[in-house]
Amino acid sequence: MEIKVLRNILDANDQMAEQNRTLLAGKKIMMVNVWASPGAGKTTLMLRTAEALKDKARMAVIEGDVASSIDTVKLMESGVTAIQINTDGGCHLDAGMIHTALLNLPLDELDIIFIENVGNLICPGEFDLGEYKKIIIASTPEGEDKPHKYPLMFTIANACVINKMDLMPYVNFDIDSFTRTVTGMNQGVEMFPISGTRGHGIDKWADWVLKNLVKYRINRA
Ligand SMILES: Nc1nc2c(ncn2[C@@H]2O[C@H](COP(=O)(O)OP(=O)(O)O)[C@@H](O)[C@H]2O)c(=O)[nH]1
Ligand SMILES: [Mg+2]
Repeated sequence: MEIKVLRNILDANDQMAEQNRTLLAGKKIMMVNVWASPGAGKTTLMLRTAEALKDKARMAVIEGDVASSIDTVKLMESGVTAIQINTDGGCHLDAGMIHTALLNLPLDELDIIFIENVGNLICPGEFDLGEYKKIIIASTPEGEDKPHKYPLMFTIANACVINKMDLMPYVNFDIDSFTRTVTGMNQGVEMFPISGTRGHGIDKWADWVLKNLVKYRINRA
């Protein structure tokens, strides 16, 4: 019985995700779902990405948090269009929440929407939100074993950002082993070592985003 209930929830989510996908396709807006544990550097990457895409693409961020609007305020103070979703204890965003957020964004003025999902390496991976690409951020202090412990999201992400590369001299993080593990479980994944605070590696990451925006739009022309 419980399994049936869960299936119903996931089916309803998938239907809403398809509605989001259709809505965004009509507007030619690429949506990217950003996953990571708390503190890995999601908001920092959003701020850096907005700087790098300035004058190239118009972006907004849907911010998902259990509580507070801290990240949305941070983004808006930097001039980034952002909208907050509080899950009130929920460990992930669902497609219905994203739908409501989309209806409250200026869609005719946007090219890319990033979703900063709730900081969590487990539940967000189960919920399609209607995104075109999924990315996961791992940061060097978390250790290189996380893909072994939380394989789903590392297996299905389109890109993996390795953040806090500036901390490599101080933490035990074997980047070769981490990269081997992730590319072993997910052959199509692209890897981006960066330092969000210092800005290293952001140019290559931003190129990937823009390249995918072009591909997304060609496929919908
Ligand atoms: N040393 C270092 N700290 C970083 C880097 N990126 C983010 N941080 C710091 O890590 C903390 C969490 O970052 P934040 O972007 O809020 O992470 P989020 O919780 O995933 O959104 C903040 O204190 C950031 O300044 C980085 O590349 N290097
Ligand atoms: Mg954040």
